[in-house]
Amino acid sequence: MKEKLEQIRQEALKRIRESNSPDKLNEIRVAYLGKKGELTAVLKSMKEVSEAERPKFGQMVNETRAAIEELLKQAGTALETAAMNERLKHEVIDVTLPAKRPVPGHKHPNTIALEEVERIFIGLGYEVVSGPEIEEDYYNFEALNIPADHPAKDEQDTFYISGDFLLRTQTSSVQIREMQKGKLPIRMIAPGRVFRSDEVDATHSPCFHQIEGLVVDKKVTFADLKGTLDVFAKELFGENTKTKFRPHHFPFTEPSAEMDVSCFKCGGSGCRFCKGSGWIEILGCGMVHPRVLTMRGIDPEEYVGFAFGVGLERIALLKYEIDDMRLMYENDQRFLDQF
Ligand code: 2NL
Repeated sequence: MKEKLEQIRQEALKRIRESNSPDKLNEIRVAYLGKKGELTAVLKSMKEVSEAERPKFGQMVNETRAAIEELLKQAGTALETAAMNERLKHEVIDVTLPAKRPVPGHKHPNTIALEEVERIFIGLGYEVVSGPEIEEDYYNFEALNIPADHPAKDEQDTFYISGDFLLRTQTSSVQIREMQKGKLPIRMIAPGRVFRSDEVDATHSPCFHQIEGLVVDKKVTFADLKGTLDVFAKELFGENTKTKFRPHHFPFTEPSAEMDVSCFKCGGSGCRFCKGSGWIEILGCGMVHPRVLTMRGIDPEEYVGFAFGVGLERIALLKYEIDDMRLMYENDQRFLDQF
């Protein structure tokens, strides 16, 4: 029996030495140590051995098993090492190459423009307020005197989440919520992301940024509105900037206007930038509609307000002479590095 075991061990050793892949080693493992393997067969024949010799016999089988296992393990490790050495011959890492320098990030043109606008209005005593991007239909439309049958409420322009909830189409809702708090006077701007179901092109995106402003106080006049926005334009585009107010219509203001600034490229004489007119349209504004105040429990006989809304991207595109809004969202490092 001892010879039989020694013979098995020698045979296994020979086969292990000759094997050249992990698969072969596994075959050998199965052939000797597996359920139907040779060593297992020997173990099964224990019945034929006398009871007195059984423990010694069992020990011998276990020793042989351990020896074969050890051989298999050594051969496996040797194969792995050889494979690794072979790989290292091809995969050379030049540790003397200079390391990659970390590239520090910087502000997006939209952020630069936003901070500039915030700086101007904070300087005028305004507060910067934010609110939810998912908004109730009521705060986005009804409370702004936009009735249910108004064209702006058309599903084509607004992303509805459900009947009563939507992605805000303007940040006016933040100002409505501020008026709701009941603390007067109000002097605030509400910058933030707004959403409209628009196709993407050089001047449109379904998600862009708006800054709305609101003042509610006693004895506020259209002259205050004009003076404030004139200061804003001069701060933003330079002290020689002139402003012009054209009558317009918004449901939430009365009277309403659009403000143009004199072209900061040509100074107003007309160029390619202002399409020859000398003027560039910049924002919408007006005196807060009395109905909007009344709905918030503010007496329009006692308090008056003015409001305005301006597109942040529009300002950034103009200020930095970017001719395509899509560049603002593409995260192309070559574009962003210029600011
Ligand atoms: C535009 C027009 C505007 C307002 C926004 C406003 C907000 C309240 C009450 C009254 Cl809470 N008005 N916002 C007023 C006039 C114009 O934006 O074309 N923006 C790009």
